[in-house]
This record gives sequence, C-alpha cells and structure tokens, in this order.
Amino acid sequence: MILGNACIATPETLIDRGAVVTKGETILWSGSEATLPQTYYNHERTDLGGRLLTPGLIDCHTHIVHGGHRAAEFEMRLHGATYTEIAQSGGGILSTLTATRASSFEDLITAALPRVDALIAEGVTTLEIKSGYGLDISTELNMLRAARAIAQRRAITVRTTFLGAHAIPPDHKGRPDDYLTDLCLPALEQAHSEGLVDAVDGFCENIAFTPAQIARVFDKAQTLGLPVKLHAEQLSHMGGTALACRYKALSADHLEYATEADAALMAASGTVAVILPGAFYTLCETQLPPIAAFRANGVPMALSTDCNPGSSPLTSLLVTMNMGCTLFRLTPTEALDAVTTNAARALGLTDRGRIAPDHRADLCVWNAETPAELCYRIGFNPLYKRIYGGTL
Ligand code: DI6
Ligand code: FE
Repeated sequence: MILGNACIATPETLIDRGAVVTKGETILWSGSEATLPQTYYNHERTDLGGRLLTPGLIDCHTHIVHGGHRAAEFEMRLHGATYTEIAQSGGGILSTLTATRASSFEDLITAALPRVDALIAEGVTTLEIKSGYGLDISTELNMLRAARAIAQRRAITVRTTFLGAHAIPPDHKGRPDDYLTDLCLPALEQAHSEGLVDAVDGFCENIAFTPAQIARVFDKAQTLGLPVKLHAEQLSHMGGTALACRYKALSADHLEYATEADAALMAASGTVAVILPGAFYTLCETQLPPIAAFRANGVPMALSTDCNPGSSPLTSLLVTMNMGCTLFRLTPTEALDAVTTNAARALGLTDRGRIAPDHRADLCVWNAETPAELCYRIGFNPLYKRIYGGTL
C-alpha cells in the first residue's frame, strides 16, 4: 500500500508531498513522493490529501487496569487534604487495592476497555500497562493477565510492567522488606515464569520504598533478565534516579524533584525521562521537572498519561501533549517525539515510533498540517485515520 500526498512528520523535519509504502505490518519505504522507487509504482495508492502523517502514538506509562475509582479523594483534595496525607491515612493506592482485589479478571478488563478505547480513538497503537494494585501474588498476576488480554480484544500492542513495589499492603504495614521477601519477589518470579512481564518498575518515595529496597527488586529483575524502570523523584528527592541509572533503566518517570546531576547520570545510562504532566496537574504540583537539564544533557524525553485512578485520571494523550507544552514548555516537535520515538525507547522497543523502513506500520493520519496543531487545541480530536500494523 502507498500512502501518498502526506505531510510526514519525522523527528528532524516535515516532508511535504511525502509517501509511505507499507507491506503487511511493516514500512518498506518513506520519503518525498517525487523520489518513490519505480518498484513500488504498481502498488495500490491512497491519497491523504496533504494531511499530517505521524507514527502511531505510544502511551508508555499507565496504570489503566484497576478496580474502582477515587472521586471521593478528588473532593478531599479540593478541601485541602494532600495526596500524601490521604495515602498515609490508608486511602490512595491502598483504596484502589481493595477495589482491585475485589475485581475478577473479566471485571478488570470491562473497566479498563472504555479507557483504552479513549486512547485508541486518539491514535494510540502501543500501550504500557502496570500491575501494582494487587500487592498479593494472585491479584498482581490477575492484573497482568487482564493487561495481556486487552491486546486480544483490541488492535493495540500492550507491554506489561510488574509494579509489585508500588505500596506496602496493610498486612505488611511497617514491614516493607518482609513484604518484598514474602510477596513481591515471589510474585515477580511467578509472573515472569508465566511470560506476563516485559519490564519491572517500582515506586521510590517516602510513602513507598527506599532506594535500598528498590535495589532488591532490581536485583531480582536482573537475575530474570528483565529491564527496569522507576517512579523516581515524584514527591521528593530520594535518589531513585541515580539507582535506576546504575541498573541501566529504560526510563525514570515523574522526575519533578530530579536534579541536574540526575540528568547527567540519565544521559550516561541512556535512560529516558518520562514526564507525566497529568499527575503534576492533578496534584497541583509546583516543582517543575528539570527540562532544561534534560535538553542540555541530551536526555530523551517521553510524555505519557500515567492513567491511574488517583494522581492522574487522564485518558487523553493529546491533552497530555498539550500539558507537556503548556506546563513544561516542550516544543510541539518535542511533544510529538515524546509520544512516538522516545516513548518507544522508554519501552525498549526498537521496531516502532518512527516512520522509517523496517518499522511497524503503526501510523496516524490527522486533519492537521503541523505537530503544533495537534498540541494546541484542548479536548478536540483531529484524528482522520489510525493504521495498526498496516491495517486501517
Ligand atoms: N505514582 C503515580 O503517579 C501512580 N503511582 C505512583 O507511584 C499513582 C498511584 C495512585 O495514586 O493510585
Ligand atoms: Fe505512575
């Protein structure tokens, strides 16, 4: 198939009157249509009418599989309670834990699909989903199985991340190391043995786990040959980023309290900065992630919804791009790279996220002419066509 008369967004530039040739699930060729090689002349051609063509969008950090909701905590925060206070009084992640443990496999899928569909409607073709609301072996596995099943029910790639080190469950209150020994590490081993884990994550924070505790989880991940990533420096500077970089993490995520020194370490270890403006916005955070330091050090930046019921109940990657620009001052080109090329890298995927030969033919056609047009509207969806693995 030839997609002709497209305005192709590449990380470097826009190609006017561009064309992309796909075969099956793969891109064979892309470039200016005037230079289309003769061998492709007989392929069926679709005229895109000059529309913007981008890679399919990648949401690289979500907790989209979970039970229940936390609208009541939203109201509590409006009355002055903080996220940390709510977490410390047994709400927060632990309230979602109760609802998730009470959910069956089908319940989890049924609850997640409308949220997944909202992302798909905006052109998301690859989605990362974390566990972390079970905090016991059977529920962590149930979450990961539900996440995998979503890829069977929709035309989307799902990458699963084990987040057993998300919070300390009530049965192990005050005994985080025992929780890791008794439940978290065994759950990781079992989930991995069932092929349910693509990467391992943790929450390094004063309301969750210390760097030393996260290191135990990362050591196990290393033994199993799994890549790691980390929720780091979201509410305070705990040193999670430096730890993650020692383990060559795919990404460090949130990073509001990260420093210039952290940015230099990330550059050296090739760790992507996943910034999550939905959580920044929801928690009325004022500390900005060190964007200038990421730029200066050449740290690739990705943007993601962080879709979760507490700190980022957000199911729009386009609004996330808008927030990335408005709140964090990313340029529209940076925001587009952040949900394509760099998001793929944050997941360790080298076969997608750009329009180039041998990459997956996951593509979006937009009723728009430039990346800025995708970023500046709020709550409007200009998607014209979504192509997943070469299929409309
Ligand atoms: N940071 C987050 O933003 C999510 N997890 C985390 O460690 C939020 C989790 C929640 O509040 O449910
Ligand atoms: Fe998160």
